[in-house]
Amino acid sequence: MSAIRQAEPVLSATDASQAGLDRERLLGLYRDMLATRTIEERGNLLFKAGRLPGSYYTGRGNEAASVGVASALGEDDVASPLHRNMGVHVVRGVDPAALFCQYMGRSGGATGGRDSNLRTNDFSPGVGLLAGVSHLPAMIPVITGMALAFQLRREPRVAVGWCGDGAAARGDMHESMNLAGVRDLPIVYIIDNNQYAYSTPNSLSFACEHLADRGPAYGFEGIVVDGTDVLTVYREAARAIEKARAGGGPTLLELITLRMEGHAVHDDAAYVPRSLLEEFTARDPVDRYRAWLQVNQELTDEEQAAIEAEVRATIEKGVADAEASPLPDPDTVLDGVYAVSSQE
Ligand SMILES: Cc1ncc(C[n+]2csc(CCOP(=O)(O)OP(=O)(O)O)c2C)c(N)n1
Ligand SMILES: [Mg+2]
Repeated sequence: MSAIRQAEPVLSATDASQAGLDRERLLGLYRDMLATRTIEERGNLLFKAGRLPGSYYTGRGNEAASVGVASALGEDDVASPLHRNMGVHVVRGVDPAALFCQYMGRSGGATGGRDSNLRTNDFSPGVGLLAGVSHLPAMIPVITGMALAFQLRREPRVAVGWCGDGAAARGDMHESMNLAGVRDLPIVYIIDNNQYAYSTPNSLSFACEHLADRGPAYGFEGIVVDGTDVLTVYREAARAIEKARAGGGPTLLELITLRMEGHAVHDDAAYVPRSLLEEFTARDPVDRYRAWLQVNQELTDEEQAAIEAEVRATIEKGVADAEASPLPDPDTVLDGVYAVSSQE
């Protein structure tokens, strides 16, 4: 098995045709990245206004990574996004009202008000989302099992599983990748390397040079990708997904980003060196892609304003609908509970 490779960048390339997408789809990527960021910024404001219970997690800096991968999924493919992957929900068409209901603990949310994190479980065609649980990376064996089911049933479907740089050290990730390599499963593993696991930097997490090195270790390709460049992420994800669909087995994509905010709202991330934050702010995925569109696709101020207005209106409607959604009925508290012990 050959060594890992570094993906050739598209955004810094002058040849726009490398993106392989028409103008409408290129603008669609921008719209989805902007929607991702705007939903999370709106959620932050709602949290500060005391309107979201519990804590609040965002994926600022991960917009290109999430949107780029999700945009390469096929209609019948499945994905297991995590707490930094709002962009996957946006691309797969989850209604913003359902997202805000979930954050607000309302009955219209994915868990009917039982939790306030991103937990969409929806296997309808075009959505195909497996909900995460808090334990990390517990969804990786499950999504690997889905890939095994696709293979056994000879269905031309692909599974995409997400994991963080920190959680990638856990046994479930290694055991799953080993099985996927042995059985040539139709799966793509995404490691969102945002350089921190809570306050732990990569230097205290792993000693190999790249997390993508673990692909060849288990018998498949590992690719390091600039996760702030949506077109490179899209191209590499599309290649890996179509390779898996054609029977070519798994791929590990390591997407390099920076978690541009704290682990959650309570964390000011003072431990992240200012110079690192400045470096990634200068490569902000949304700003970078907008600038690319202006130069390479002649994105006009009017078009940009229209996209912003549409995104803003959709999100404000989502917030209003969520606020109109009731809190869960206490009588439903045991719905979905697996086992209840009754003591007389
Ligand atoms: C098994 C397990 N241990 C600890 C935690 C608490 N925890 C939640 S997120 C997190 C950091 C995860 O870091 P990483 O995998 O890099 O993902 P990131 O949050 O950076 O996207 C930790 C330790 C958990 N959810 N699951
Ligand atoms: Mg991390």
